[in-house]
Amino acid sequence: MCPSGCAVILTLKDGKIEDIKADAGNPYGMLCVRGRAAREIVYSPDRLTSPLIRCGKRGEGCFRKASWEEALGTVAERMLRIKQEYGPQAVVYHGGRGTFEQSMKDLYIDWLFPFGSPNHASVGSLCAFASFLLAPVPTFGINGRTIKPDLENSNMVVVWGMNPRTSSPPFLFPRIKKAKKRGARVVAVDTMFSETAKTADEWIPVRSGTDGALALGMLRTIINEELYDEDIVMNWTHGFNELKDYVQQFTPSEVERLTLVPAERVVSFARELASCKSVSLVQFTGLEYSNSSVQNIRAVYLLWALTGHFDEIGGMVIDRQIQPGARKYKPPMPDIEPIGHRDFPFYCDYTRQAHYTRFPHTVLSGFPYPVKGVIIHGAATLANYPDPARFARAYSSLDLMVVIDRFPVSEMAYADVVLPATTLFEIESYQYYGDYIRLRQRLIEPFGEARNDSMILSDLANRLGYGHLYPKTERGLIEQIFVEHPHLLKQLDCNPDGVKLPQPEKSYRKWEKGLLRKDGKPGFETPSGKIEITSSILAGYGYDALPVYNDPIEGPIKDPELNKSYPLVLNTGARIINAYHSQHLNIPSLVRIQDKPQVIMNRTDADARGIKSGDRVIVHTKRGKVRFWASVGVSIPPGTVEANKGGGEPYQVDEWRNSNVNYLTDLDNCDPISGYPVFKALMCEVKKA
Ligand SMILES: Nc1nc2c(c(=O)[nH]1)N[C@H]1C(S)=C(S)[C@@H](COP(=O)(O)OP(=O)(O)OC[C@H]3O[C@@H](n4cnc5c(=O)[nH]c(N)nc54)[C@H](O)[C@@H]3O)O[C@H]1N2
Ligand SMILES: Nc1nc2c(c(=O)[nH]1)N[C@H]1C(S)=C(S)[C@@H](COP(=O)(O)OP(=O)(O)OC[C@H]3O[C@@H](n4cnc5c(=O)[nH]c(N)nc54)[C@H](O)[C@@H]3O)O[C@H]1N2
Ligand SMILES: [Mo]
Repeated sequence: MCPSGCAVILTLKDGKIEDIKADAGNPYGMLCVRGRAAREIVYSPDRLTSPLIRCGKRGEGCFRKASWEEALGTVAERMLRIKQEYGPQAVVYHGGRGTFEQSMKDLYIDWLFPFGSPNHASVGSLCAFASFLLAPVPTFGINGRTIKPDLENSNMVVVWGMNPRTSSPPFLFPRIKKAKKRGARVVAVDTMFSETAKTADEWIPVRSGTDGALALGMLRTIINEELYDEDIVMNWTHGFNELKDYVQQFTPSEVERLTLVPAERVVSFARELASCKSVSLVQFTGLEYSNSSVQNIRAVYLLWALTGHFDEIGGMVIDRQIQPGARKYKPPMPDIEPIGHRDFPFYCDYTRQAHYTRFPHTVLSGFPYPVKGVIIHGAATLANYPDPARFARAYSSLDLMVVIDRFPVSEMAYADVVLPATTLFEIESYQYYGDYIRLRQRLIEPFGEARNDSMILSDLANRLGYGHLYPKTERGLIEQIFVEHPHLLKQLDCNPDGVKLPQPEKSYRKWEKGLLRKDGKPGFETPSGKIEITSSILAGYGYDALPVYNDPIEGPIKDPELNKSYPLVLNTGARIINAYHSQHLNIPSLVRIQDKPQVIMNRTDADARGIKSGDRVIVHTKRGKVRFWASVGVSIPPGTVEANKGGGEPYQVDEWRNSNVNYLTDLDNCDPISGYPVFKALMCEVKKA
């Protein structure tokens, strides 16, 4: 076990897992499963055991077993045929949460580029890039993954749109709990009385999708009362005067009207934030799914920066953690417009990815070019993207569809070739745990004929003519990753528990010391060299330079007419502890924890509709209706409901299989910068089934 306490202790019996302590070795790839649950996943009777090739018509679901040789040969041959006939851009790759194994992220993140296609896409099309790239890069010139809460030194912790109590990996919550025990005040800003909010000192309920208004209203108080950090504002920001003018419209009463947070609390929260010596921010997907999500996140970040809590002790700190193993060769993105670039050019340029929400539009219209093939790798796109019917139509019209998964996902219905993947217990690789790194050994033999994902892509690259870029074996992969660190690799080989990596000395206010810019000068790596309140990068793409707030388009204020028929605000997808999106809803010991998809409602709304906890209900939006089971109480304010995501996959238990929340959501109602669908601020009605 590595000293960070995150490695795996397995008890094996006859080569099979008896018991597992701690997580599955890759905290980012799957739920941190333990014991029986892990065993049930690995040995699930639902697992794909051999490559399959479709024998009937597309959509009939008829497959025959095939050898790896035949299956990969077929995929390569068809990809090359499409390339010849339509160009390489006609083939698309999409990686989901099943491709987050460390080596997949480090080595195969642009695996389709050498083929000639720019259309490498991922669940980044609806997750995380908004918080970690699209908001922080134009503002601070820093990748947000390196901006971390200095919880151990905070006097106050604000958890804003995140629920670390239930989201896996479970690393943040214990740190928040410790901070609280030490005396830090914990405040949760959330639409729901979440599990995290329940453990906090205060819950500030906010109307879905309105966090930008709250942040701007708080900035108004801070600016008008001159509570900001003068040095930062005067010397290190760009666009302060424009912000000062813009926020004047966000008066406390206006913010109360928009957010439902009482006017006095908006003002007092702003004053607390400004006067408290050190405040850290724990923020994530609760802010990502509204009609101005990137700008809302920017507004929240600016709140921290202007009050002097950015890269200051106990605030949001820039953590320059060193992770050796970055690869030497990064294939260039082919010079062809990727899918979605017309609608979301900033997203595509900065992530070096296609935008998968525009996949169906492109396939079905043939514009700007025909798309004929897709590889779905570790993703359940039909459960996780809005408008599954439109995706299904697009999938039905392709010449080639490949699925690489451990389980028979619904995409299989349209697939030509299905390839079975291993779990992380069945492969060799490496993993970072904070500032530790460890080689992971194979713990059990691959299930059936399942293969390591990395090796599947390497083999395919070989057949497509660029195999020289990728390792041929698992050990070869490790050697390629650490090619510039032979000494570290030796240490790793001798220390199965892992090796502590040297890290730069902890320091604050790094912009003053020239630590944030490539040229070593003081300041930020932005066009102005300062924190860009008005972003020239965003303006260059035609977006608002200021963090302009937009109220939810499908909301009671913007669409009062629709609100008459759909009077409840619909949030979807708050994480539950026993599932990872669509995963594990077939695993007995995990399903037992919550066996049915729920819609969480306030008692007042439920009573008005004659609904009791446990009742079967139908959630209606103007796009569709889906069945759930009601969970009635006070953990959500009146007027708002929260519907579980994850259902809709054929191998799940019945209750979940028939409840795909994304029939209710909207592929075209999205944030204009990130293109992220508005998953968390729509309108619905709930009726007893
Ligand atoms: N309505 C609504 N929709 C949402 C969200 C929401 O909040 N509300 N959240 C969005 C977010 S944040 C995300 S990230 C997406 C997630 O979307 P997906 O990435 O599609 O999520 P999963 O359902 O976890 O699908 C992962 C698939 O990978 C497979 N898999 C797991 N491990 C491996 C592996 O090692 N190898 C291979 N080959 N396959 C593997 C699993 O069996 C599963 O089929 O959903 C989004 N969808
Ligand atoms: N067990 C488990 N763990 C997971 C996952 C999983 O499926 N299951 N998925 C993984 C993935 S891909 C991701 S991206 C992360 C996500 O990790 P988190 O961001 O922590 O996701 P949630 O737990 O849904 O927490 C989001 C919180 O935001 C709140 N919220 C919703 N709308 C709004 C809003 O408009 N404003 C504010 N202020 N709050 C709002 C929700 O009520 C919820 O409490 O979790 C990861 N971990
Ligand atoms: Mo995500």
